[in-house]
Amino acid sequence: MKTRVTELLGIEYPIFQGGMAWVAEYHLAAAVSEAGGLGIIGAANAPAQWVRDQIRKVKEITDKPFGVNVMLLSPYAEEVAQVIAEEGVRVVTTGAGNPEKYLELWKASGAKVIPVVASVALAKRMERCGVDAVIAEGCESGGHIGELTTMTLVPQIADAVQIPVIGAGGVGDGRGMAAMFMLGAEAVQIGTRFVVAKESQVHENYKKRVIGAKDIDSVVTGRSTGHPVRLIRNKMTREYLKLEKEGASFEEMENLTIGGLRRAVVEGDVTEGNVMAGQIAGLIHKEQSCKEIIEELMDETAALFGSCEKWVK
Ligand code: TUI
Repeated sequence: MKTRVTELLGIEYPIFQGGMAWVAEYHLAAAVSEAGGLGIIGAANAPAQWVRDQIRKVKEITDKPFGVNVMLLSPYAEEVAQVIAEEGVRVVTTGAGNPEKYLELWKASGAKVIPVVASVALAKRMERCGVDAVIAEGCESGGHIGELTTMTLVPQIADAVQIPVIGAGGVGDGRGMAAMFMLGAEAVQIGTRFVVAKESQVHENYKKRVIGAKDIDSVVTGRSTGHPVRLIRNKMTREYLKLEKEGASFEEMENLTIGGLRRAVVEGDVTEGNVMAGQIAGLIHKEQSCKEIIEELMDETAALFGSCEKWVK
C-alpha cells in the first residue's frame, strides 16, 4: 500500500506505533519497524541519555526506519531534541505542544518532522513552518488528549493542509484504519493495540487490564487543570475525579498521579497506578506479535477497500 507517507518515510505499511510514555521502548519500536510499520521510541519524561541508549538499541536490531517522539512538556525536551539530531534519527514526532523552536535543528539534521496536532489552527501553523506531515489525534486516544474526536478532527485537518495527515485516536482494527483513509488520512497511528503486543514490555497486569476493558472503561482526568488524560478507570481515577469535583488544589491532584504510569507499566499496580489506554481498548481481545497485528490490519483494510464497490452497485 503506497501513500505519500510510506513514500516520504520509506516504510512498507502506513502504520505508526504511538510514542507511548514508558511503553514505547526499543523492543516494541524495533519489532514494529521490522514488521514494516514505523516503530517509535517514546521519550516522554525520560532523560536524554536514556533516549540515546534506546535509539542505539533499535539500530542494533533493525536497519529499517524508526522514529522518536518528543513529549514537549518534558523537563528534558531540549536535551532530547539535541540527541535526536546528533544520532541522525530519521523521523521525529512531537506531542503535547508546539515544537516550533526545534524545527530548524531537526530539519538541518535531515529528520522528517511530524507533530501531533489536536486542532486545525496548529496544523496550519505547522505546515507554514515546514513540517513534513501532521498526526491528527482525536480524544479517543489514551494519555494526554485534545478536545475534538478523531471523526471530526481528521477531515477538517485534511481539508486545511496540503501535507499528508496521519489519523490517530480510536484505531484498533482494519475498519478503523479504512475509516481514517476515508476521512482523508494517508496513514494511521495506533497505540493501545501495540500496548498488548507480544514484544511490548509492559507488566502482564497492564496488558490484562487493557484486554479485559469494556467500551466504557476509560475516563478523562485533569479536564479542570488543562491537562486532560485518558486512562482506564480504577481506584486512582475515582479518587482523582472526586478531588476534581470538590475543587481540590492542583498539587493535591498531582500527588495522586506522580509516578503512577511507571507504577502501572513497570510494577503492574493497575489499582493505584495510571493505566493509560484509548477508548478502543474494548475492541482489543488478545496479545499478538507486532507482525501479526500489522498483517491483520493490512488484510482487513485491503478487504474493505476491495468490497467498496458493493455500496455503489
Ligand atoms: O502527547 C500525547 N499523549 C500523551 S503525552 C503523555 S505523558 C503526560 N502525562 C501526563 C500529563 C501530560 C503528559 C501521555 N500521553 N499525545 C499527543 C497529543 N498532543 N495529544 C494532544 C496534543 C496536543 C495538544 C495541544 C498537541 C498540541 C497542542 O497544542 C498546544 C499549543 O501549544 O498550541
